[in-house]
Parts: sequence; structure tokens; C-alpha cells
Amino acid sequence: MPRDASPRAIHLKDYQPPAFLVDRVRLHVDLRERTTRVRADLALRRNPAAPAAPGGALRLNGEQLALQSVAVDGRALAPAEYAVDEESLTVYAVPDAFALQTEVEIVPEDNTALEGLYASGAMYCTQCEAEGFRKITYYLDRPDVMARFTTTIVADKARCPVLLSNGNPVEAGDLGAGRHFVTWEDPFPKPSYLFALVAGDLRCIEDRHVTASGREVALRFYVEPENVDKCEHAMRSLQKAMRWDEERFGREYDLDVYMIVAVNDFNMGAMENKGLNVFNSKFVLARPETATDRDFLGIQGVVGHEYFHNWTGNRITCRDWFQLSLKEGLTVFRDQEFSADMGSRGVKRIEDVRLLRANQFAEDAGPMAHPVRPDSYIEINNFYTVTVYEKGAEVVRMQANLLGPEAFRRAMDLYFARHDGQAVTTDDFVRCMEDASGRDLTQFRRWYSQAGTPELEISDRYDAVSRTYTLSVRQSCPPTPGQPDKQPLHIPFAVGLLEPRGTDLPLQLAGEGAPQGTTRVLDLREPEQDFRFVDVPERPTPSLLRGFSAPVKVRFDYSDEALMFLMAHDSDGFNRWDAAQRLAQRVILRRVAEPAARLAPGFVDAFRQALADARADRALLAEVLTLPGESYLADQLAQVDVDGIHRARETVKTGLAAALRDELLAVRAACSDTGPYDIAPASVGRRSLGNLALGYLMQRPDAEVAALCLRQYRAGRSMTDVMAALALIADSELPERGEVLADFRARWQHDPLVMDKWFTVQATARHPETLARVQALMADPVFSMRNPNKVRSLIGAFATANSVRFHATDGGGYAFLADRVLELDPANPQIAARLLRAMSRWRRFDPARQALMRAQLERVAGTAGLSKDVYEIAVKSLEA
Ligand code: 7ML
Ligand code: ZN
Repeated sequence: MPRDASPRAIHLKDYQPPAFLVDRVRLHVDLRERTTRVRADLALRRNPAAPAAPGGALRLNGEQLALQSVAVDGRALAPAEYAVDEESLTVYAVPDAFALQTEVEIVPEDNTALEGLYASGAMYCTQCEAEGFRKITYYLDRPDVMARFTTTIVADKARCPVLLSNGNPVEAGDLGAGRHFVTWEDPFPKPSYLFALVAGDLRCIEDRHVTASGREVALRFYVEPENVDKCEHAMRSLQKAMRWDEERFGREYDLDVYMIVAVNDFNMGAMENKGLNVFNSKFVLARPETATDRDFLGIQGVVGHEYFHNWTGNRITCRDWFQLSLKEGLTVFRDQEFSADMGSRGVKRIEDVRLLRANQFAEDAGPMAHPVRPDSYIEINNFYTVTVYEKGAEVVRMQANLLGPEAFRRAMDLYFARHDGQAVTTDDFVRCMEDASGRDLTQFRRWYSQAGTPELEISDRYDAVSRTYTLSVRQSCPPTPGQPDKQPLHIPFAVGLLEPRGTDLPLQLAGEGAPQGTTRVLDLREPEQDFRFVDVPERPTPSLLRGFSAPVKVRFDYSDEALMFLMAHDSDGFNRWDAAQRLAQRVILRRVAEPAARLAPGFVDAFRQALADARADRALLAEVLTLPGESYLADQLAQVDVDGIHRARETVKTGLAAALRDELLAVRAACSDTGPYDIAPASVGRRSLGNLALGYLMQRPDAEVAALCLRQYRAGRSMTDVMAALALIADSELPERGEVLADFRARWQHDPLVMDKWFTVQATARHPETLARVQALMADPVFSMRNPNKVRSLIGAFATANSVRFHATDGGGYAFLADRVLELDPANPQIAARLLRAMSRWRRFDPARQALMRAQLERVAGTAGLSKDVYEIAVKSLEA
């Protein structure tokens, strides 16, 4: 998109209801080689709720459309009666209610941005969220315009035997000359972003679901012929999700058919189009030989996520895109709960918090920080962020916890009853929480409007004479772009107190007649607040922010001994893990400051003890023994020390491996896989602990360990074990390294999803020549810059998961990334903009790296003809 002026920002405060409403849409899509004709027939009327503008013109969104004709109520318009520009069609004089017919031509084969209607391999598909529908036809492309859609698709019968759209098929037939058509009708009014169309030579895998009220729903997966044997797991996941939403939220599916199409070229994870979800094939296809446990669990989570959108997103949608977290935060919360119920709740919580801390806390502390409900954006595609999704989910979770299970369920029932069929705001959601519970969430609402991660500075005192224990909490929130001063938040702060033998004390606050439980959720509201516990016999150890009850940072001066004590005794599983993380973090960061320091013996013993606990849940144990990641560690320092952190973390890992070699070998042996593959939590936990142990051992592989790792690769029991071994081999100096990587490529070159893994293990290897290797791999015939999964698994992985190599002091990584961003931007701006984010936090680094990254960002920002997507990231990174 060529552009002279800087793109303008859109502001929440400028929201206006639409001037027109659409009651009905009839689409006729004629797919022909290199020219698709789209006829739209819209039933429009003036919006009675819009600010009065009698006789005002009609303006429709439309981009990259070749307009063929416009008619109002069947009368073709003369050129003077309308105007067309790069982004719209304006019809000057229209009645109060009328039909508008337009005809446009588009070229899906040339659509490399993968937004709107595009070709992926031999099939056609669509991606309309957020503003892709305007690349298919002229329309009021905003979520508060909801209409009933009828869609007719015409195509070549041989090339596209399968023609799909939203809702139910109502008519189909032959048109002669090798062409045919199908008409679909969606009875539910929906915004245009939920429109979908798919056409191609696809195979269908069908099963069914009988709803709680006894209706039968056909479940259909559409995939390319070679993938028919990889849908079983996604199908079971869908059935589980449908049952779960009935049981947990009383929500049933509402159409007779639910379709999922797997597509290889897709910008995001998946899309919840009404009745016709389109998925990145990565989140559908799996067999134990091709997919890891992570993949299997990811599929379950994403299938759940998209299914849950049918109520939280589709039946009730967003008024405008500032409200994105209304559907995304809530739906992530729902998919997190679903996964927790299907697997290990404790492990799921740890994984979610790990992700939040590593990515969302970082986003909140950088130049792209924004509230869960942003105030403004240049390109909405840049706001599908961890803040909107993951912090948004935490904000829903806090409300669920504040209300308790019964009141929260009542509040959700009220939300569904009150707003079904509407396009609403996060404020409407919170009002349901208030109305159903009687609680005042006025102060709580700030979580939606205030960016930044709050910090709790905590101190304690114990008075043996009065047997009172006081926690003093001071809350603050650092400034973020556009928000220099922060207001205090309402923070649910869950705490417990452990007496010296490690059991929980009953908690009684001053003024209360009796103790009330052993975990208390304290309501923090003030900048500074004291909580006085009475009848405390001895100085306790506090267990703070149990279960991660709020997305905040807790600062409390624990001794090493206190952390080891909590690690061993805290009744809160999450906090046992968190104590281990804090301890490991401390040990690693001490070593960054003082590289020659010895490993504290207590630290090794704490890990040994954890390893020796035979009763321990293996999956949880693997989480406990996983050291905090480099980027999270970096966030704890005033200035990132890339090499220092890497070296310190590696040394600590190697030190633990050396000290615990026998224990690790024993654990690895006890965890080896024997039976057939399944994803039961116990099996996943066994593989995850076994591979974690192998990872430690491979820090300094002697002959025995190297043989063990190579054997695991060659045995090929499951892709989980193969990939774990392959990643360790790729990251090692073993002489077999090249041969093993070549073997894997030869074996899997026909399977794109497996090859993605092969690219990633090489892009994340620590070898000094990794950048050169990444560049060479771009020339591999299996690689393609046109496929987002490939770009992410090679270039994205290098830039975000290989700190030492990406941040090499010669700046080669930065120049490489900027080159790729500029290469990709004209073709696919969304993916280009995502890549560029890897340099957005340049101010956190040392002056030399700052200068190198800044120069690359300036080079990007100064390039003519940038997309809004890349422009926004580049400019905001530089100015903040
Ligand atoms: C989150 C999605 C998008 C963007 C999927 C696209 C979606 C928008 C879409 C959690 C699980 C799976 C996918 C996503 C995700 C970024 C992330 N509406 O459903 O939110
Ligand atoms: Zn979503």
C-alpha cells in the first residue's frame, strides 16, 4: 500500500454507532482461475440509534477491490452518484431503507497477505478478523454491524468439489460446463469478521456430538487427502470441549453442523468463524509419530478456544476492536480452565503463568505496553497481543476468584442472557459480574484501562508479646507510554502463613472473632495497606500470592532458607514451584554479578530432595526443575546482560547436572516410555520429566549419556522423545550431529509441520555459526517465505528463542532480521510486524547493542511504502 502521509491512529473515545445497519447479506462468489467475482446484495437501513444525520451518505469499507458496478434498489448508479478511493466506496444519496448491489473482482491467487480471500496450495479460504472482509466486498466492516448471511459459492467441480460457508447448506446444484454451486445460510446475525468461505478438493472426517438437550450435531473436519489419518485427536478434543462447555457453563452448540478446515498457510493459530472454523493445520493434525505432547495439548487448547468462542465472541461479540479482550481474554480463561480440567490443573497454571511472566510482563515493560482495553491503535492487527489475551484472561480469572464459583456462574449466566445477539463492551461484562454478585467493581475496572505490571513491595513484622504478625503491602505501577501516573488497583492478594514445621496456620485478622481458613484473599485497594494477623504463636513464613491470584510482581525479602522451606512445605503447589523459581533465579543472577561464585550447597540439596521425592507428580517436578528462561532472567536486571545471563544459567545447569548425575540417570531410566502412546497426564508427565533429566545430562555429555540420547532419537518411540533428543543433539557438539539432522530431514521432508520442528531446533542451537546456518536454511527447498509457519519456525525462533546468537555483538542478527522484515512487508505485513517486535525492547540493552538495534529500526522506519503494521511497531519502538 503506497502512502505519503503517516497513518492515523484510531481512538476509543471517538467511537460512534454505525450510521447504517445491515439486515441481510446475499453474497455470490464466483471462483475462477485468477479472477473471482463477488456480488453482494445488502439490505441496509439508517440506524435509529445513530446521531441524526438525515440524508447522509453511505460509506462502505473496501480495499483492493476492482469495482464493476453499483446499484441502489436495482438501479445502476452513474459515476457521479458515488466515489471510490483506496479504502472506501461512498454513495452520496440513499433512501432510509434500500438494497445495495455491488460487483467486484478480486484475485485470491495474488493475496500473499493471507487476509481476506486467498489461495493456500490448491484450496481457497478466508481470514476476515479483524478487517479482512473489506478485501472481499464493500461492506460496513465493523463488529457492531450484525447481519444474516446467505452465501452462494460457484466453482469448478473438479478443482473445488467442496464448497463451504457459515451455517447450513440450503441448496446445491450443477451449472454445466464443469461448474457447480452450493448455497449456505447462517441463521444467526453476525459481524463480517466471522464470515468464512472455503473451497477445494478436501476430504471430510465426520463424527457427532449429542448435546445435553438431545440435539445431534454433525462434526466435520476438512483436510487435504494426505492428512485424513491425523484428525482423531482434534475430533476427540472437540467432543470434549462441547461436553465441557455444557457442564461447566451450561452452553450448547446452536447449529446442526460444526466444521473445522485445516489450512497450511495461516497467519494465526485459528479462527472461530460461525460454524466454519479455519485452523492453522498445526493446531489440527497430529499422530504420535509426527506431533509432540506439546502439540497434542496445544491442539486440545486451540480446538477448545475456537469452540468456546461460539458463545464468547460469536453469540455475544465486541462493539469495537478496543473491546477485543471481551471475547479473547474471556475465551482464553475458558480454554485455560478446559485444559486444566482435561489434564493437570497445577501444571497448566504454572505453564500459563510462565508464559505471562516471560511475554506479557515484558510487553508491559516495553514501548508497546497498552491496557487490556487499548485507548488507540494504528493497525488493529498489532493488538492481538499477550496483554489482550493472557492478561485479559487473568483479569477475568480475578473476577471469578473475587466472586467465587457460584456467583461467577450466575454472573456468566446473566451475561449470556442479557447480551445474547449483541455487540458489547468489557464494561457490560463487568456490570454483569457486579449485578449478579452485588459487589462493587468500580476500582477493579482500572485493570482494563491501566497498562503496566503492578508491583507489591511487602514487609512483615512479628510481635511475640501480642502474638501478632503484620504484612505491610505497598502497591505501585511503573509508568507506561502515555500513562505517566498510575492509580491504585483493586488486587485480590491470596496469602497463607506457615508455622516452622511447615503446616498452614489458621488465619484470623485483627477484629475477627475466629480464624477463617488457611488461605485468605486480601483485598488490596490502597497504595499502602497493613494486614494484622492475631493469635500467631511463632514467627511464620508467609506464602504470598498463592495460585498467582493477580498478575503482579511480588517483592519480599525471603532468605534462601525460607525459599527452600516453601519449596518443600507450601501447601500451595503453585507457590512451591514459584519458590524454586525464585531460588534458581537468585542463584543464577548472583552468578551473573559474580561469575566465580560456587553453587550454594543448600541449592543443590533442595533440587536433590525434589528429585528424590518418589511420590511427586512428575509433570510438576519437571516444572520445578526447569530453570527460569533467559528472557525472564533478563527482565530482572536493570540492563540486560545477554552473555552474562546465558553463561550463568548454563553454568548453574551444568553444576546441577554434575552434582546430581546419578539421580538424573535414575530418573531418566524410571521415566522411559514402554507402553503405547497416550496423552494421559501421567504419561505426559513421565516423558516431560525423563526429557528434562536428559537435558541436564546432555549439558556435558559423556559417552554413556551421548549414547543414551542417540538411542532415544533412533528408537523413535514418539515425536516427543525424538524431538527432545534431536534438539539436544542439534545443540551439542556430538560428531553425529550433522548425520542425525540429515537423517531427520530425509525421513520427514514430505511433512511440512514436522519440517517446521527441524528448522526450529537448528535456529535455536547455541553454536556460533547459527546465523549462517539459518541463512543457508532459507535456501532449503522445503523453506518458504510465503508460509507463516516456516517464517516463524526459522526466523522467528532465531530472533526470539536464541538470545546469545540473535544479540551477537557484531549486530549481524539485527541486520538479518531487519532485512527479512523489509523483504516480507510488501507480501505479508502481519507476519513482518510480528518479526520486528524482537527488536522493540532495544533500550533495555547495553549502549553498543542499543545503537545497533536502533540503527536497524531507523532503517526500517525510514523505508518508503511501509505497511501500517510495520510502521506502527517501528515508530513506537523508537519513540517510547
Ligand atoms: C489464542 C488467535 C488469534 C490471534 C485465535 C486470531 C483467535 C484471532 C482469533 C489462543 C488460542 C488459539 C489462538 C489464539 C489466537 C492470536 C492468538 N479470534 O481465536 O483468537
Ligand atoms: Zn480467540
